[in-house]
Amino acid sequence: MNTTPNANRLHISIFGKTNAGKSSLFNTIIGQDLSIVSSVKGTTTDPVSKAMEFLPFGPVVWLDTAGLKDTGELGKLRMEKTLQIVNRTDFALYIIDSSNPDLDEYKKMALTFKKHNIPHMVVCNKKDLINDTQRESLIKSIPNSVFVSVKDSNSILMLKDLLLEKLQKQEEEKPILGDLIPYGGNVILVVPIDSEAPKGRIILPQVQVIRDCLDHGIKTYVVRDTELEDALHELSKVDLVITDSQAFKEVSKIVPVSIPLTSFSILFARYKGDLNVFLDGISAIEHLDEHSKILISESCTHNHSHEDIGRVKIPRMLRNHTGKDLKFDFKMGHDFPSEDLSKYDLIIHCGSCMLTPKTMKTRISLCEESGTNITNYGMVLAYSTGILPRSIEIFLKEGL
Ligand SMILES: Nc1nc2c(ncn2[C@@H]2O[C@H](COP(=O)(O)OP(=O)(O)OP(=O)(O)O)[C@@H](O)[C@H]2O)c(=O)[nH]1
Ligand code: SF4
Ligand SMILES: [Mg+2]
Repeated sequence: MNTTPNANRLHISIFGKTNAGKSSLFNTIIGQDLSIVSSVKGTTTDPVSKAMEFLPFGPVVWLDTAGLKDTGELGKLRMEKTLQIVNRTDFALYIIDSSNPDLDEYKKMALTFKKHNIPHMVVCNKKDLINDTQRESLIKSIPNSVFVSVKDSNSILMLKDLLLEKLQKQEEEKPILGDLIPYGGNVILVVPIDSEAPKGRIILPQVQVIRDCLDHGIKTYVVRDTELEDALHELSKVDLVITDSQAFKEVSKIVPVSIPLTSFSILFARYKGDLNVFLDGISAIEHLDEHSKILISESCTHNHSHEDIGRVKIPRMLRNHTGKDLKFDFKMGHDFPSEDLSKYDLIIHCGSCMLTPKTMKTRISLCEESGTNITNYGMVLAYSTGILPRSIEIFLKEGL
């Protein structure tokens, strides 16, 4: 159960005013009396955490925090510690004492959640202490809140079910960069404007990265390769540089090794696929021989430049790299074979820009079930041009 490092676990934090019943809920959910509960305001002084399997979702860390709107010097310190937990939170539960609600305090915290793009759920605790009128008034103010009492185990089960539903949904809507770069971080996007660049616009993956950064309060600076050096001098701190793969080698010479660098295709291999699985697929290249069967799977039939990469460039590169006469099958269009995958030693999938992350995840699961290695175009191209090690460094460091 405890084999998943905490960095890879989803962090669910419990916030709310002092005495709202945060620690009582925390203990009830984890099934242990880990946090001290008392009617004295400010009982929890430091965050308390517990790693566990939240089934069927998976590994999570629960965090109980010191109460908000705490008074006095010590209270202020406790609140500061609580606000630091926001940076480590993937999902928040905001607890309100139904018998003594403070909506202004909730609104303040809701703004903080919004700023940090943290999804949250409002839990009105101590429902055993209120009457129907009080309940209706709370529903009017916070329509999506959930009413519970630690004295009513059914209400806690219902809360867990709702939370699981939300987490599954959130997992399907994983960010591109938002979980990698902190709020307020600086990212430079390198977009060379050459003859291959589309006229008057930038391509969809670049637009998606900019939008993801805006969603997460990450500052983006979009430059051509020719202005990159200036941009690096002008910015005092850069958290990541993302470049078009074609320019990677040139860009790599400009970006100091202390600054992480990756490419759009590697970023999307992680977002749309599974970087670890794709890396295993890359390792499989070294074991290919004349009898190996490789499937090139492309989702669209119309894209001629990709067709050239899949039908010509990648087979040629792999034959040259291994020195073997490798056999390739090609599947273009949406017909990813759902059975008989085990006859392949390696599947190389296109960048799947037109597929949802969920469709791609299903394809990866099918491969895993049949024990077939899978990777994608961007990974193979990065591997064969020698840029893979530097472009995946940031993901290995973050354990993502
Ligand atoms: N009646 C009732 N009392 C509750 C419920 N949940 C918690 N309490 C009581 O409320 C008081 C405060 O509970 P805690 O869990 O310590 O509250 P907290 O939010 O962690 O408080 P701080 O750590 O001080 O911020 C305790 O006396 C609990 O027994 C509930 O659902 N119903
Ligand atoms: S899904 Fe995207 S990467 Fe795949 S073939 Fe279509 S256009 Fe190319
Ligand atoms: Mg507490």
